[in-house]
Amino acid sequence: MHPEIQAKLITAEEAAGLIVNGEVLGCSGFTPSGYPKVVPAALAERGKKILESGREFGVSVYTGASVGDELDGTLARAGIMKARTPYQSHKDIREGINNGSIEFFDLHLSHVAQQVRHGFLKKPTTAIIEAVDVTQNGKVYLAGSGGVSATYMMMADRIIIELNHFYGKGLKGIHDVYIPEETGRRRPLPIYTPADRLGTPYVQVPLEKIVGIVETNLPDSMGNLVAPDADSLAIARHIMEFLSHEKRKGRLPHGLPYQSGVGNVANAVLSCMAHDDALDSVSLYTEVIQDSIFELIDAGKLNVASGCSLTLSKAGQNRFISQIDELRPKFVLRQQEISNNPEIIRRLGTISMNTALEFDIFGNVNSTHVMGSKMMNGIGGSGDFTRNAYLPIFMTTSIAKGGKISSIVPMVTHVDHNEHSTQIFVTEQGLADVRGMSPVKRARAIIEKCAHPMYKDMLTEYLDYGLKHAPSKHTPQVLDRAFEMHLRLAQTGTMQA
Ligand code: 0RQ
Repeated sequence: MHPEIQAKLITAEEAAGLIVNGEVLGCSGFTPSGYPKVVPAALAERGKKILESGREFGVSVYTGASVGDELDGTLARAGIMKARTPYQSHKDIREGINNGSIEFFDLHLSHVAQQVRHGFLKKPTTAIIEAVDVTQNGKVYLAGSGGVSATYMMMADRIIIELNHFYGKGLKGIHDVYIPEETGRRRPLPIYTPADRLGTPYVQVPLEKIVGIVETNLPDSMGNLVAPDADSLAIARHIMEFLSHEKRKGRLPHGLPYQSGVGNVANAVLSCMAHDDALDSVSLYTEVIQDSIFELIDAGKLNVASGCSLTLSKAGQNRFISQIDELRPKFVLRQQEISNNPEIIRRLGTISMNTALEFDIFGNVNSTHVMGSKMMNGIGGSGDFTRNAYLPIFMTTSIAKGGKISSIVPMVTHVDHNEHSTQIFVTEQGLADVRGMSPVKRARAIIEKCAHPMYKDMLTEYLDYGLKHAPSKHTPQVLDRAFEMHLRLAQTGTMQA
């Protein structure tokens, strides 16, 4: 370690001691990968003591996306997280958001960096960034995720680095860091294939801005993914059949890249791709790279994986480390402003696959709000991809909570993706391709292909009633009946009649 770097080594407690009440912290981390782990825990302890002494203490936390318990959980439980953006998936923060104690600003992941640079969002004062190396001339090599780290470091007054030795320096070279020029003077982003790079493998910062470096050796806290269940596999199979059909019809140009969201369904789809003989190679232009990547690698099918984070289970992280020199050339990790960039997603012809909480018979999707009110996680990157994809696909199981909830409803209680952006809907029951269809035809297709048999008649009766009684037959919504399934759920505990 260079003496200038060595001189900056401090403890997590010393780092936490630098943070004052009311600060905005710009943290690294994306779905939980590459986030600071020990400074937030020390900050939570310090914050609790300050609160116990009767003084005020609280911080706003910006990240790339959801992060691990070491950051989101500890700060929320300590009661010192006042505001959070742009995406989370932690039960303690969810509770705080929904009881009104944490202010949450939910925005498209591609917009965060730009909105911070433009001053639309309050500027972060301290950046806390996980890295695998820092050089004496101010090159910071990020850990497992790109997130918004480069912009947070650029905008913050001071930077604290968590130098995590877990992945080790073998990760150096995997990132491609680029911040677009100022708005109004911006030229096209020259990414023409998912493998293209346009930046540097590090973030360049003035060394004097780094006020402390805390050494760690900790994995990301991604739980192990469970083996895909029957519903996830059925959804994946419908998608594979659909893609083959599109290929036969000549509507699927060779080599278009895929984006897949987080979770088990997304993992199951990529796993099915690995085992599908009709697919010879797969490229990803995505946000989250999950364990299913290894199935593509083992099947000899991975062309390149461009993303924003390596979101791997413990076993996946260990495998990545053991094969790092062999694997690195197949991966590019980007800042989320680039991994989720509308211009590039549209140019590459990305096929997006995201999960919905519910969608309505007319093709509107709710990804975020249970019963129109309770925040689940946030829109994440689903809007960046859906709006710009060559083929946007939404997936969900047709029912939730053992059948008490139908995921297909007459009208969604919150709209994240509207009927003008959506095209393909899949549940374990089947796939509805609603391209070019009027709202009524869309509704018939979605009910027939995607709804669970126990809710088909109810949805069809609503549509037929609308065609008789709605003021317009274009989108025959009947406002005094549109939420009757949701109201029944609230009143009786089930949408079933
Ligand atoms: O409840 O947790 O109590 O079991 O919602 O549902 O089926 O486990 O699905 O974990 O993939 O989450 C949309 C939230 C789905 C996620 C959402 C209940 C269900 C369960 C979770 P339990 P599942 P998932 C890339 C793209 C937005 C961001 C995005 C998400 C829980 O995919 O956050 O796409 N998406 N980003 O029982 C009430 C319904 C329900 C319901 C399911 N209709 N009503 N509860 N549930 N349907 C990633 C990033 O952007 C970073």
